[in-house]
Amino acid sequence: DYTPKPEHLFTFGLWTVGNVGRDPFGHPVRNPLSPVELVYLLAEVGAYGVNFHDNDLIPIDATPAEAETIKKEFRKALEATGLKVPMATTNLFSDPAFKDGAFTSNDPKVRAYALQKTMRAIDLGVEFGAKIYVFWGGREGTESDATKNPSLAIQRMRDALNFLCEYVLDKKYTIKFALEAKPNEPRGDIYFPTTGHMLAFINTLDHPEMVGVNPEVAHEHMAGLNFLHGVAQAWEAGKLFHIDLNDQYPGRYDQDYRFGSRDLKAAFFLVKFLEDVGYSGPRHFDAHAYRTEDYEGVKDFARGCMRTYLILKEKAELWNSDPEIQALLAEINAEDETLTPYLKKYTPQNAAFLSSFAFDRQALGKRGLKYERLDQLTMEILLGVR
Ligand code: GLT
Ligand code: MN
Ligand code: MN
Ligand code: MN
Repeated sequence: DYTPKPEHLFTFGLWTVGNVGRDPFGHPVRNPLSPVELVYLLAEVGAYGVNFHDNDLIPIDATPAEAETIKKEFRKALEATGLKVPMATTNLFSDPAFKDGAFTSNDPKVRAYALQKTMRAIDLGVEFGAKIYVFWGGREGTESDATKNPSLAIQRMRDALNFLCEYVLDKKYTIKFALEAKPNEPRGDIYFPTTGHMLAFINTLDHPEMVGVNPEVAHEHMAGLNFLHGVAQAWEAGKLFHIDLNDQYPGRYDQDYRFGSRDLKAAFFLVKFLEDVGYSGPRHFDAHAYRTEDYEGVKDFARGCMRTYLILKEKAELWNSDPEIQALLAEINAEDETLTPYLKKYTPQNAAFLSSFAFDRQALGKRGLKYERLDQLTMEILLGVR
């Protein structure tokens, strides 16, 4: 049974099921739904939670009184449906003020406004119980490097994150930051283009312990990268604070397809990894329905994301308990232990031993590794014949 349950921690952004199907060449194809309507839609399909940008919930030009009314109604819908708000973020990309970036803008007034907007949006997220705060710098980039020194842009981004970490500490919030990379679109090039760049940057912050990453499948696929490898590196560094699940063909426009709909094999190994290591954060679907759909199609899309995840989770269990696969793995990983004591740690003795050891190089290269067989067995699990 592939019914989503609260313990699966499936979440969607208001902007995902609320996407109206606008693209650079075409007008919206769906009428906008209110945040309250979107909460009910997500509850109907069985999601656990809903995430938002400040302006998904409260329009940028709302009066304080309007904001209060919106928040009251939203809270009522959350209480009625039981939906949680695990993550929040700031829209620092839609308004023309951010056309040259927010934290990396050349204009100090824009950078100051971005800080103000983010502090307020953090307050809003905390008010609704968000534990993770995402930073996706979609506009933090350039079309031409004539316009900005990239190392200055990196310093500005560091200053902003240091400022905002102190803000969180000062307010005694427990919310953590998750940085989301994307190589391009909407800017020609975006700074910190991959999860790996983000991981390296985090270590240069004043409070690296407060900051992790939010890798997105589509963003790494746009760059032609293996998403799982980036996720594994984040996990291994204790930095996988959040994850954006969707799908994307490499070398194309920003597609945000339904999870698993393009590279099923990559999706399988991703789900297997998250389940095997015990990743306990939300499974956030940052995707949207095809432009061909009405809101029934949007529900089909959302249900499809969760259903594919759960099917792949079952396939992963099948893979983990398949005797032939496990026998192959045991064979592949059967180690000849004679040299392992020497390669764990550098000592002058170990170095001397390895330096003079007589290796049988031909024998090392001769053994067939049976990876073809292992991969084909994996494919047959995915194809449903095992
Ligand atoms: C936007 C972007 C996503 C980010 C969202 C958070 S907004 O839709 O394409 O990848 O995660 O800002
Ligand atoms: Mn996208
Ligand atoms: Mn995206
Ligand atoms: Mn995303």
